[in-house]
Amino acid sequence: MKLVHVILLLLCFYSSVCKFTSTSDTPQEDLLDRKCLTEKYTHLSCNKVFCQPWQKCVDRTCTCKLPYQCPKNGTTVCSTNGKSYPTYCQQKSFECLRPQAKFLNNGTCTAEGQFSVSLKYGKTDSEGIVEVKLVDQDKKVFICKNTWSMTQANVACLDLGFQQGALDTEGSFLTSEDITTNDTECLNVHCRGLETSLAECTFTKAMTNGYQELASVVCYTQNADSPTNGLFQCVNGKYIPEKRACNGINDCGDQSDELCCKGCQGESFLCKSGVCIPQQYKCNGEVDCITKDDEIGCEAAGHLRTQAIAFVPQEKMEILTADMDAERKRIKSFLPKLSCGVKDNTHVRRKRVVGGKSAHLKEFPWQIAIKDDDKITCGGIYIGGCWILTAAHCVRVSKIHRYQIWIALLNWFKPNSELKIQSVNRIIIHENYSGTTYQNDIALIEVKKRPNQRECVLPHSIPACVPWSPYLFQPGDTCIVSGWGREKDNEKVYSLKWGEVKLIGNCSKFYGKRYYEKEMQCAGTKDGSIDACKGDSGGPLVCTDVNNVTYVWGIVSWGENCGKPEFPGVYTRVATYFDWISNHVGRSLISQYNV
Ligand code: 4AZ
Repeated sequence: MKLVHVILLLLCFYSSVCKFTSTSDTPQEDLLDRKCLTEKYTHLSCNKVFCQPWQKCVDRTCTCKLPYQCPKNGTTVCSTNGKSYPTYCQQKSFECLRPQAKFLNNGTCTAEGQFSVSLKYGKTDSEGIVEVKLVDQDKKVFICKNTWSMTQANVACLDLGFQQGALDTEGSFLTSEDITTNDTECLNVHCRGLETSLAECTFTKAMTNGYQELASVVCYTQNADSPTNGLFQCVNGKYIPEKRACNGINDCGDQSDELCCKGCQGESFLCKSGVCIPQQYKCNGEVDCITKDDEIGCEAAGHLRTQAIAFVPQEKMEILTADMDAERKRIKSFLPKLSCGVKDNTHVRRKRVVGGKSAHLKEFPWQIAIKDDDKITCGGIYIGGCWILTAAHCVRVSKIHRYQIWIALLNWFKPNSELKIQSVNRIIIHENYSGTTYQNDIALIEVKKRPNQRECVLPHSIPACVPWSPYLFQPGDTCIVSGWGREKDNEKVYSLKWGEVKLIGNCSKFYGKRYYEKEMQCAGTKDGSIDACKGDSGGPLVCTDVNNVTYVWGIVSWGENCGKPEFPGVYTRVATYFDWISNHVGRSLISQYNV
């Protein structure tokens, strides 16, 4: 063997160089997160994507809103059931409940209004050249090939009753040369991908002179190719070539090929949540990633805002149908927004747990202290209304009368004037909390309303947001732990301290079977210099997103000693308990999106 081969082989062992030299490894193998795929995420999984404005997120699934839950603003639309609805959201919510009644056109219904899609020149009913009849036109027209892709093909097949969408965007049918020149006038169509009818997409007339190729489609049928190697199985049962997964294009039709990605190929952008979105959604003025990273750094680096580039009326285009995607965006802006996780004063100096720094007033407006008799025993996190989140091991229902909730406290040796004290109305401990394994170490405290209060709000406090998805933050992200807990040497602490820690993945390597991945989250620093300790329990581990919104990602729970790098702090993974929390405090109090 030549020396160069030996070097290459060695490099192969120690680095990723072999990826470029090996041919057996498909790149898709590296792009897909196999563990995530077992969760069977689709466009309806609100752990991964935002729901449509006519849907709400219930038990991690986008479900239909009732029409009255839609915003009132909007324009009238007509449905295929012949009824007009005051808004697009109402029509879609109605359709969501009764899928036969689809979108027909923007505006009120007319007697003769009809839309149809048909396939021509195919050998079977499931394939052919695509022909449409628009609501206000009498003639059928073909669709041009140049803007036709899997996105529109899936919608067309769905419209034709093929539940799994399209198999391919072309087939060998009569070519446009076989069709008389008169028929070759064609329309461009643009869809977002989750429309249920082609009528919902935007049609434009291509003002081109001369010859245009026509769009065709092969819809997916049960007897389509039987699975072989190199195919990806969508959650809806359809098989697509694996090389089309993680490319930003919703080939599956249910988006399942884009939701478990470690990287993206082609013209697409990887959200921190592991979702590939089309590159043109980056910096388009609408948040597409649940982690919001698609709308970051848009002013800088020459990122032009590419709003709906495909069908912005251009000089050469004549729009034939309304832009319902723009209407969807507009409806989104009318949805109620929950206020949490944003400090009213962001310029405060954030300086001083084991190795922490002292906090200043307003820096941790969600932090509360639990006083049991004469001692501060635990921390807690304000999440809105009357509700405080803490660790189950911090409280006992039988001791409810002994607890006091100390609000806006900094130093309990020298209490500040803002300090307010409230008593406890109710304690809810997770029904599966185990005092031996510390599984489900989470509890809710409801504070008593003051007699003169109409609504429950805690003075000087701002709620931290409750994370609704386990994908909002990842190992390696920097978060902040705070509390009145002990120092490393067991020294007592009087003032609220905080410190930065990183989220740690694969924590079983430190704790073995004592660590439960879904329910717990480790965090710490390389040298162990910052850590939670005795007395910090029940308090917050907060993480802040790209828009400066703060979430309670963890509750201080346990750990072997304090400040030891080989034993990071273990926190209750709050995102896992979103449904549990919302079932107790009410969905509207903590549901930031998809309400
Ligand atoms: C405790 O005893 C405790 N280093 C809390 C957190 C940690 C250790 C102990 C993590 O409340």
